[in-house]
Amino acid sequence: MPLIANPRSPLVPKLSGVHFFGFDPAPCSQRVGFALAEKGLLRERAVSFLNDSPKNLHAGKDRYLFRNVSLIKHDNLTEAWSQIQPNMVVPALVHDGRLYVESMDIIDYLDQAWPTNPLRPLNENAARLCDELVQQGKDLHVSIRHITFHWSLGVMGKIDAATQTKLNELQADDSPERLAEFYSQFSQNDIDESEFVRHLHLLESGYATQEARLAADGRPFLAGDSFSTADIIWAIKILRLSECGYPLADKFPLLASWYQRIAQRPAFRQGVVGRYRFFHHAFRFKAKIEHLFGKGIRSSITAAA
Ligand SMILES: N[C@@H](CCC(=O)N[C@@H](CS)C(=O)NCC(=O)O)C(=O)O
Repeated sequence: MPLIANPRSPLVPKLSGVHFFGFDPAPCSQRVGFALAEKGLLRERAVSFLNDSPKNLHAGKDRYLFRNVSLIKHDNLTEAWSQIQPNMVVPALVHDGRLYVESMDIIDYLDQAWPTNPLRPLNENAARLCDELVQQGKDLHVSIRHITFHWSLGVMGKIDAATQTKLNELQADDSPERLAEFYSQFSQNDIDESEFVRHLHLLESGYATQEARLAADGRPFLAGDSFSTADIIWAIKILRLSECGYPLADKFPLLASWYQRIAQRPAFRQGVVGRYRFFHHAFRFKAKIEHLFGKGIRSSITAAA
C-alpha cells in the first residue's frame, strides 16, 4: 500500500515539496535516506514530526525536510503518528500533499518521480533479480527486528504497561507489522533465546546466498553491473548487524568487500551514517564491550556452531 489516499492526519495536505518522516538509526528509515541521497535530494533541515509552523510546511526544490519520529521517545506509538502511518512504524514520505508509506514502495516512488540515476536496473534480467533480492530483504525484516532488540537494544527496547496498552488500542487490527504483539512478548521476556538465534540463522542464509552470487562471477553489485535498490536494502541489513558486532568479514568475505564499496558511496555517507554518528559508534562500542565479557552476538554464533 504505497499511497494512502485519504490520510487521517490534518498535517499531510498542508505539506508541499518533499517531507521525509523517519528516525536516523532505524534501518527502514535509512533505506529511504540512502535513496534520497542517491537521487541528489539534500536534507534541508530537521524538525519534529508534527511541526506545522508556516516556514516548515514547504520544502525547496531538490531538497527535503526531515521530520523526526523518535522511536526512543516512542513518537511512533502515538495517535498523531497512527494518523500518518497506520502500522505505527517509520518511515513515511509526503510529496506535495500525497502520503506514501512502506520504505521500498517509497523508494520505487522516488525512482519514478526522479528518474535520473535509476535505482532499478535497465537490463530485464538484472531488474528481475533486483526485485527478487528486494523481496528477500523485505521478508527478513522481522529477523532484523528480533536481532536488533535482542543484541543491540536489550532493556532499552522494552516498553511499560501504559505504553503497551496505548499501542494495543491504536494498532490497526489487520496491521501486518504486529508491533503490539512483538513489544508485549519482548517486554515480558517471552521470546526464547532459540528464537533470536533462529532469526540470526535466517539472515545468515540470506548472506550466504549473496556471497555465492558474488563468488560466481565477481559482479560489482548484487543485481549485476549497476547499483540498485537490492544494494540499498542489503547494505542496510549489514550496517545493522555490524553495529551488533557481527563478524561479517570472517564469515562472508566477498559480501564484506562489497559492503565496504557500498559504504564508500557519498550517498551512504551523507544519507545514512553521517546522520547518526553518535548512535552508530555507541552501538558498536556496546557490542565490543559485550564481546570482551563473552556475551553478545559472537558468543551466540559460537554457542550455536
Ligand atoms: N514494512 C515497513 C517496516 C517498517 C519498520 O518495521 N520500521 C521499524 C524501524 S526499521 C519501526 O518503525 N519500528 C517501530 C518500533 O520499533 O517501535 C517498511 O518497510 O516501511
